[in-house]
Amino acid sequence: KKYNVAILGATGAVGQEFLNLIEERNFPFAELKLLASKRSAGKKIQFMGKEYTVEEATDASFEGVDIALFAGGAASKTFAPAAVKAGAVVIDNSSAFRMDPEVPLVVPEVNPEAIASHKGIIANPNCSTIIMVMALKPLYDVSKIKRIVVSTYQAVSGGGKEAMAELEEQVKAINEGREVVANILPGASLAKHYQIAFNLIPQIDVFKENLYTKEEMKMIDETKKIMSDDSLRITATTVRVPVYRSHAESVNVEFEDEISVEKAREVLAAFPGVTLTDNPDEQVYPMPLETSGKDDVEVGRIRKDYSIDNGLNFWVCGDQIRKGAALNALQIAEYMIEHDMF
Ligand code: 11C
Repeated sequence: KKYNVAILGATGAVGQEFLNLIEERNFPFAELKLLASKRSAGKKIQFMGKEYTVEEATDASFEGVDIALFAGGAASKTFAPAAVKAGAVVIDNSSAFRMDPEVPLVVPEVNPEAIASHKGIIANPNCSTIIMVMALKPLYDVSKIKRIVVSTYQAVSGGGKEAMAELEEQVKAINEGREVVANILPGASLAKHYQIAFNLIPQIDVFKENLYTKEEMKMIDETKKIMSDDSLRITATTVRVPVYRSHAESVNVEFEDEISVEKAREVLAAFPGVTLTDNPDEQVYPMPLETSGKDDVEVGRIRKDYSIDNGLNFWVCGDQIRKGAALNALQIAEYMIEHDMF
C-alpha cells in the first residue's frame, strides 16, 4: 500500500531532510505534495527524478492526504485543524501540541504505545529531548530514574537553515577580516543577536518567568511526558555552540538502584537507534561531527558519579535534523504503517 504524503515547510532544513529520508528509506508514498509559505511557493524541487512545484499551504491543501509531515514553526497551529478535518494524520514537529494531553508525544523506540491514542495529531518532541531520552530509556528500564541534570551543546541547525548560513558567513567574514553580522541567533525574533562563530550562547528560545529558557523547559516537561513519569526531577541548561547539525549533551543521572558502567554499556549497545561509542583507552567517544548525517544517537563517556549514590554521567550526540526532527517523525509514520494504523 502507498500513502499520499504532504510536507508542510518543505523548503526548510527539516523539510529537505524529510525528502532525503523518504528517498533513502524507500518510504511508500503515492502522491507527494510540497507545501510552504507564500514566500517559497512556486519554487521547483527535483526529487527522485521528478520536478515538484512548492505550493502555498492553505486549508484546502490537505484533501486526499493520508500523512501530513509538518516540519515545525507557527504554520503547524494554523494548518493542523484543516489537515485533521481532511482526514490526514498530522505528525508535527512544532512545539504547539506537545504538551496537549490529547496529543501523543512520541519517540518510536521509547514510547510507541502512545501512538494508538492519537486523535489526528502526533507530536514529535524537541530535538534535544529526543536525543536525551534515546539514551535514558534503556537505562530507565534497568532502574527507575530519580533525577537528571543535563547541559546541552546545541548545533545551529536548531535555528533553521538561516542560522546555519549565519555561522558559515560569520566564519568567512572573520577569515576575510570583514565585519561580523549577527541577525538570527539566539533567535530571529529576539531583541538582541550575538555572534555564534567562536562563541557560545547560553540562550535557546525565549526566557520564561522562572528564568529558564523555553528550550530548557521543553527538555524538562517533554521528558516527563515521554517517559510517563511526572515524579522525574530534571534540570537543564541549554547552550548554542558553533557546530552545524549535531546536538551534544552532558547528562548526569541519579538512579533508584545501582547500575554498573558495564551494565549501562550493555543495555545502551542493545537499544535500537543507539550506538555505543565508548572506549576511553582508544580515545573513542561521540562527537557531533561524527554523528552528523547519521541516524543513530551515540553514547559514550559513561562513568560513575562518585558524588552521589547510584549516579552515572554520560555524553550523547545526535544529528539534530535527522533523529532530532525529520527521522523521528518519519519513524512514527513507518511504525503506523507497520502496525496498520492508517
Ligand atoms: C534548537 N531545539 O535547537 C531547538 C529547535 O521545539 O522543535 C527545535 C525547536 C522545537 O534551537
